[in-house]
Amino acid sequence: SADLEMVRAAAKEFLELFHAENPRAGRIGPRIAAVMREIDLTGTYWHTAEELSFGARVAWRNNARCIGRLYWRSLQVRDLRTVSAAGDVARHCFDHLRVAHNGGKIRPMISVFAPETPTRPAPRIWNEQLIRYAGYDQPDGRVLGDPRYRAFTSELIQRGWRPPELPGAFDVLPLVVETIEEGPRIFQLPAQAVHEVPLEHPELAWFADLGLRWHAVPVISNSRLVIGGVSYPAAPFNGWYMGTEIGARNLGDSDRYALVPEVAERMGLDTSDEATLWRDRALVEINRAVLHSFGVNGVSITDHHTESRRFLIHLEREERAGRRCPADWSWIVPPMSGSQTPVFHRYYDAENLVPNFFADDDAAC
Ligand code: HEM
Ligand code: NRG
Repeated sequence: SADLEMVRAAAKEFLELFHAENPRAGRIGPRIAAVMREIDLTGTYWHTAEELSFGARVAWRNNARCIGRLYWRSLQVRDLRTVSAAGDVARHCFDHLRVAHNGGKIRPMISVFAPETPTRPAPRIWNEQLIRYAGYDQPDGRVLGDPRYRAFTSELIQRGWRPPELPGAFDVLPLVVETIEEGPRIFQLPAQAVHEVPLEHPELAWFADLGLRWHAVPVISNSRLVIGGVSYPAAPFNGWYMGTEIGARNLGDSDRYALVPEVAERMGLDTSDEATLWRDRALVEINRAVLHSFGVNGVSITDHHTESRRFLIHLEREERAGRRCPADWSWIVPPMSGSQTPVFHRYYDAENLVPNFFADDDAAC
């Protein structure tokens, strides 16, 4: 069928890449022949552990939205392809959070669960990340917590999740794992899996009184990993945060925690006139608080200036290796002080390469 033809072509292309970049991996001819036979028989094939590790690392390397790709070779790959029961997936996700946090020295890591096959759909994680904060609709029309997860939070409540007695702005949502046998199941995260950083400012003492915090490790859990025609819908991965993700977007966006006006007021800025740049000044202080707090708590984080420079080093290295390095300007350029970072001042290759990660609403492969 046409589907199988696509799988064969994608498999062949991936195996050629794998063997070209791993000359000591043995002969390619017999491996391709075996994989083609396996596809004929089963409609899919099983990657070797080496192919899986390489495929996951290259998926990171190929992702045009990620500024952190300098470290792509260091990705630790947990091969959990035989794990598919909901409770086991959840347990291994919690282990992932612990192992990746590593006492604050965060390890880039991916856990690859059972693949999609023609006879059995893969398990799926509903949450966008393993740790996200609830957003509660309030009687006054405002949202307590993270407004981004309003709909998800109310869906969870409808499905039987009980929020804390006294709902707060940073209530960790439970994990939803869906399998063909069990349907969606809800799992509360164990406390040891959730590491958070309370936010304080290096100079503004009142900042700590805002009671803000953020989780230490971003683990994206709803992106599909696609390697050589095989799809892994449950393959949560993490690196560490770039400060602006939290300070500029999660805490700053007007449809997220929207803290800029309150921080500006507390700073005593003149918010009656946009030309005072009170928004910009408050945003800088929120971002300083994020970088400072992760720092004093010994949790890995990077700033957007350093990470931008590193990304250009990565681009240079890739070029020297004779590879294309696709990048999406609108994702790579940091959400504050863009023109102060070197990544702003150039254009990028807009290719789509596989292996890669695909967000749920993106095209298949
Ligand atoms: C996106 C930084 C590790 C894959 C991003 C973004 C940043 C970033 C700033 C943009 C996020 C946004 O605007 O919402 C970093 C840093 C890392 C790191 C500092 C430290 C090691 C990783 C790893 C992977 C990865 C380990 C996968 C193995 C991705 C993907 C996206 C992304 C797929 C796009 C996410 C989406 O479509 O929503 N990264 N990253 N990154 N990163 Fe990385
Ligand atoms: N902006 C999101 C996280 C997206 C991915 N960022 C990373 N990925 N740093 C947020 O939670 O703010 N990573 O794998 O490290």
